[in-house]
Amino acid sequence: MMLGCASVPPPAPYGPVPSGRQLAWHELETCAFVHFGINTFTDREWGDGREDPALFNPTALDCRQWARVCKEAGMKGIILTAKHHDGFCLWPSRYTEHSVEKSPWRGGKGDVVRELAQACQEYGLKLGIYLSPWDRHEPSYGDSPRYNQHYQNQLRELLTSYGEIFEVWFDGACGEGPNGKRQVYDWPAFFEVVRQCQPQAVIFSDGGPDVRWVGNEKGFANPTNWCLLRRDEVWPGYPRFAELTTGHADGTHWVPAEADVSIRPGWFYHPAEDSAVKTVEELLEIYYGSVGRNAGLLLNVPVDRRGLIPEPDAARLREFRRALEAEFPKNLAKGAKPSASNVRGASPRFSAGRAIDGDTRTYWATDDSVTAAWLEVDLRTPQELNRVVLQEYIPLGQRVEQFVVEIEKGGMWRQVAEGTTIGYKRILTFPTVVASKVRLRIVRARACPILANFALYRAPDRRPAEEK
Ligand code: FUL
Repeated sequence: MMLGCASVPPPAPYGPVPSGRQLAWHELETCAFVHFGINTFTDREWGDGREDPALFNPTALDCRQWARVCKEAGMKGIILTAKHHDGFCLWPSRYTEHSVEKSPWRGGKGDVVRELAQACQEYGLKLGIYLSPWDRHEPSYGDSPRYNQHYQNQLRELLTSYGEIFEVWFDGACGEGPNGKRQVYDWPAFFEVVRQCQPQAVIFSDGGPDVRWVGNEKGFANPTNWCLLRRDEVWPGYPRFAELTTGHADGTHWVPAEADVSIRPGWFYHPAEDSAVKTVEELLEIYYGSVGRNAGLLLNVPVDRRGLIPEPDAARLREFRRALEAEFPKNLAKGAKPSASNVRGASPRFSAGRAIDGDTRTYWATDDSVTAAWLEVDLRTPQELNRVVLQEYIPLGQRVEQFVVEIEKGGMWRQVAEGTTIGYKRILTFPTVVASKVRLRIVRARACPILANFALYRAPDRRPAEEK
């Protein structure tokens, strides 16, 4: 009997796998966070809720400028602080008077969320919402059932008035209410509102359910970073941050990490920080520490008192984009001659070439019994290189636990980089080497490895070391 390639079945999923909404989120890689609100006008990071809404008066607010700057920087979405801990709402919420409606801006007729939603649509960006559960203005805060209802009302209002929302960002911060009682949030009810109103949106919090906090606000994941979490043990406010930086190797659910970090020292705009915008080198380091380590990057860019992304930040974002493009100029593995120690069922559908075809929906996979294997590319002529980009085919789970990257020199293989997990994306940086053959040797995987991308680049020689 002739065996056609269709008769070699793809690998079965291994362990927890991502949902459709999580898969779509992974592909965004880099999004912007925008902190803007009453704090912008009081020069504070946390307001106490007693601020006069009349203070909110941006002189030249233009959400199209935010969208343009973010788009040009390669961001795929923007998450806005619709309400921060001070309780001031950037949209005219029907559940409070503490909002733009009571401000002089646009004669009290303005709506920042609406303007941003329109700008995002115009620029092809996704819109996300940050609605702080901690509310230092709302009188019902601390009276748990009453405030939980209020919060759900506001959440539903936001999620049904502004079109599609891609991510809802839940901050775990929780303080005492005016009655001296600590508010007990009804997280399951909050999450249910999101599922009902925006089923395709991912829910972010310290412990997911869809996307977890990376455990620090510096913008880096651990080099070993599982998209897995013992989710039922982690709640918003979870104190063991280090675990979130690596995930749980024995996690029960797929909950990838998102690294939030600000381009300035603070989250909100402060004139005194105009000269403290992160350098391109720092931003590149953050990129390698987040996207390069299997996490999403959420880069905060504060909006100033005019209602604009300040010029120094906009210029820095443009430089960052240019620098990133220079880091990954031409994929040297594309068009190379691929081979592998094992190909699943000897089928062309799972051959080594599938990892270098530029299509992350196709992959190289081995037989089920094989969990250590190599993939080699012959570049035909000696090439300079210093970056390797690896991607597992995550719809079938995260599998690789240890790997090395080697080059051939005079018939001998020499290691140039090594790592543990790969996941959606892992980028390795190493000093420039010259090689005509490069191979990825998977030393250990939990099940047959499945690789969607193996790419090689030659970046300019000016990068700081990746591993800190
Ligand atoms: C924290 C907040 O307390 C900060 O003000 C900021 O919004 C940050 C992103 O999350 O929990």
